[in-house]
Amino acid sequence: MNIKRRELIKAALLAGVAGPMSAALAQTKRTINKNPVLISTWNYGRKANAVAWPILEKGGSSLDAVEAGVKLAEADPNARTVGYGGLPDREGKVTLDACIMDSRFNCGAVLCLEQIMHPISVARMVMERTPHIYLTGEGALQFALANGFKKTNLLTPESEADYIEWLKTSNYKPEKNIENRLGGELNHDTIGMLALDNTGNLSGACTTSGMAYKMRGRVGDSPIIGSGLYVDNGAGAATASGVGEEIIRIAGAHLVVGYMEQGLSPENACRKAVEKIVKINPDKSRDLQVGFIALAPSGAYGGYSIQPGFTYAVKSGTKEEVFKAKSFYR
Ligand code: SD4
Repeated sequence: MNIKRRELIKAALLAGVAGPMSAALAQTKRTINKNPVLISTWNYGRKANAVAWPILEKGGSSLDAVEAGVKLAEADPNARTVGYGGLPDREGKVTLDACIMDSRFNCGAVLCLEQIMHPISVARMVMERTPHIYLTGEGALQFALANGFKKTNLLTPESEADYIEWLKTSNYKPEKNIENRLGGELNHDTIGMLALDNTGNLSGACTTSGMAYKMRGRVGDSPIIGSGLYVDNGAGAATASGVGEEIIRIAGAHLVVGYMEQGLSPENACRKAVEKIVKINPDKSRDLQVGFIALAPSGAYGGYSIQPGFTYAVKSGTKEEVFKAKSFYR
């Protein structure tokens, strides 16, 4: 934290306005970054960034960019842990979790939503058209239908076939993924996307069908503000992928943003959050994957995961690259 910022915080505290302080700081003191940046989880993020980038390039908002970007994954039947084509719960139902957050602490989310192709857009409507933040299950569906969304069968023949195969053993262990590639993306292509636009505003979106063959009604970290996603325009933005229960336990995304607020780089902030998960349960952590990515108001970015194999895609005016995140275990 630089001196000016520290002084401002002190002044704000003395004035008794600690609550909206970050937003005020973001508007008054932060240097405006005119160079948009996108960062998204997993290799898939590259395609999603390609959809979101033209919006930022034309001067569009980070909020529009992240919504458009993650919608690509939601509609793609080959992204097996997001939206259409996502693997179902143990009763064969595809249930979706998504949330979105803008630069002014506005946020919205849907939990356990069924039969709707674009939960992220429903989450945005919850944010923009209701006084609430979370809508769940039946209520979320009712809200979506009332706002013009159509019911779609999200269980593709491929996902149904995998489910029928799974039923033969009904083996469930959320720590492992379906192909035993611990760090890899087969059970992990939840998409989290963070964007910085040319007015210096950060936004984020996160969407998933959750862990394959989860218990009916289970909700992971992805739609939980502060766990799967958090945005504080004055400090940074972060999103997560991996075993949601472990991310929720430490309020992962909020923790990462908090570390950035204390002055850590995005990568170091992600690393510290990962280390906390490992410290809480070192034995269990050997067998599970969690990855964080983060974006600072300056446009700096980074990621870190428990296991090797976590990747993230970055797009800016000068860069288009998929990075292998550094990891706690080698
Ligand atoms: C969940 N975090 O539901 C999600 C799953 C995930 O990559 O990220 N997979 O726990």
